[in-house]
Amino acid sequence: MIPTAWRRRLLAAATAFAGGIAAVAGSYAVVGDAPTFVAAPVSNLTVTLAPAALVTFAITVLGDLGSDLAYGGGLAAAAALLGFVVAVGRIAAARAGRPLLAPVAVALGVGVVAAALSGAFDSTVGAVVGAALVSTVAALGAGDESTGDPTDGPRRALLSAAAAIAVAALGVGGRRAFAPSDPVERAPVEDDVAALLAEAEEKSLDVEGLEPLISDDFYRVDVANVDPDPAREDWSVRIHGAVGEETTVTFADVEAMDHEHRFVSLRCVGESLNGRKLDNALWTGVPIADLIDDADPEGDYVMLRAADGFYEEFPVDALETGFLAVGMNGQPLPRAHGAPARALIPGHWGEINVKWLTEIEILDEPATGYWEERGWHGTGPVNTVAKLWATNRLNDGRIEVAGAAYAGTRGIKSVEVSVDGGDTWAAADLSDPLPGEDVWRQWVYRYDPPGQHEVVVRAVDGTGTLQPEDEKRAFPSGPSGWVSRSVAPDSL
Ligand SMILES: Nc1nc2c(c(=O)[nH]1)N[C@H]1C(S)=C(S)[C@@H](COP(=O)(O)O)O[C@H]1N2
Ligand SMILES: [Mo]
Repeated sequence: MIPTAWRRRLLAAATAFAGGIAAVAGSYAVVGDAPTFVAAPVSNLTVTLAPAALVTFAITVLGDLGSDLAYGGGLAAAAALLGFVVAVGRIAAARAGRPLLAPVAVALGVGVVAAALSGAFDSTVGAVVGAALVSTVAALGAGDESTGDPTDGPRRALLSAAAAIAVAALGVGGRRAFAPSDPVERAPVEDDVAALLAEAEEKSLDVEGLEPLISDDFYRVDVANVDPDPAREDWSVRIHGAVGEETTVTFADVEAMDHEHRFVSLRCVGESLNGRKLDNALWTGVPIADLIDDADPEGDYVMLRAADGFYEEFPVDALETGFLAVGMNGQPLPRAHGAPARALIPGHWGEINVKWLTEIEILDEPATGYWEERGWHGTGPVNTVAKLWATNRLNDGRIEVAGAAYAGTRGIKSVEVSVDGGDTWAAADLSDPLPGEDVWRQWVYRYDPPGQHEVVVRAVDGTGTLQPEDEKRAFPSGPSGWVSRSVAPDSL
């Protein structure tokens, strides 16, 4: 048996936690997944403070589940913090001999903390209303149990939990039902963009289960649980450090420049060998050289910094060939991919393609970026890879295997397929190349199945170098090795 005093404390803690949940839900109901959501800073802080090994495990092993868990952990931490504030409010009211004033004390405390966390009035009001509702239920619902002691009985805890669940359900459900989701209105696509998108569609291989050359669903990697959402009018990038003249470029400045459209593929250093963190899009923007030349950069390195606190460093030479993207597939750059502007650095691992870009700091000496501080080596050029993403049985009984191949700016010369575990090799068909320096290709190979067998694929890059066979896991410098899969024709 738990001693009564402890039981009461636990129940009081549960009551307070219910208030914290209601505060988080109330804020969500009003502002949703915005940077002003009270849980955003807490949740982002938990990711920043999490041990490097845990972050690496979450990314390489858990993938999307890892980010969901991180998000859930952040929500729980925010509810716990606000729950603590609720507890303080209830205890203060009880000590003052006015337990019925607990909701007022709770509202004040949550108001102050939520305002500090969110910096936004609407989000704070949501949190206060949520917490105050639950505290009111707790204060009134104690009924005869009430002795004026905040550690009163189970009935309170139950009522508070029920109230918190109701607030959360109303908040989340109401938001889903009524809140304006991100503007889905599609902008008219310019003719030259439309022509390039059509070219990509036309060159895409017709294989069931294989995404077209313009990815339908572009992968995402974010260190923050809640992405920044800066408005175009408020955005600027500061070019400073080892420069002849510090400059600041606004969105209007970028809009006034000549725009280009580039096909660029991205691949994350933390993906698994045959993983899906490799995608391609048509990006619209301006060459970064046009942005930084006025500042007259004098150092050999650069640190890019972003609105979510992310930062990555690499040699300035790579930046000179980079691109500042403000559009993706004919639409304004989506929030998830770094709106209003992100860097694209040809041929390099995804991580230095900094989203929500705010600063270009030129450096005389090398420095350490966000992922490198956590042990990764992901600022260099990508490894060559041939993915095996589709395995189909055709109507005529043949097997069709297909995927994408990518080697950054080295390009893809050929893809080879073995259907006998690597003893003999044949050339796969490649999709016609899209224009651009840093674009993936697709490959397909069809054959008569020899019974149960093992398919192996490997790419040869544009310099004629065969993709290395030795297998390495993603950490620290990206996966390597040949993708293979055992195929049982009759089970397809
Ligand atoms: N500001 C910022 N930029 C970022 C990241 C980030 O978390 N924050 N993630 C990086 C990583 S690790 C990768 S692989 C790519 C992924 O870009 P995407 O999310 O548009 O696919 O963005 C890079 N740029
Ligand atoms: Mo990445």
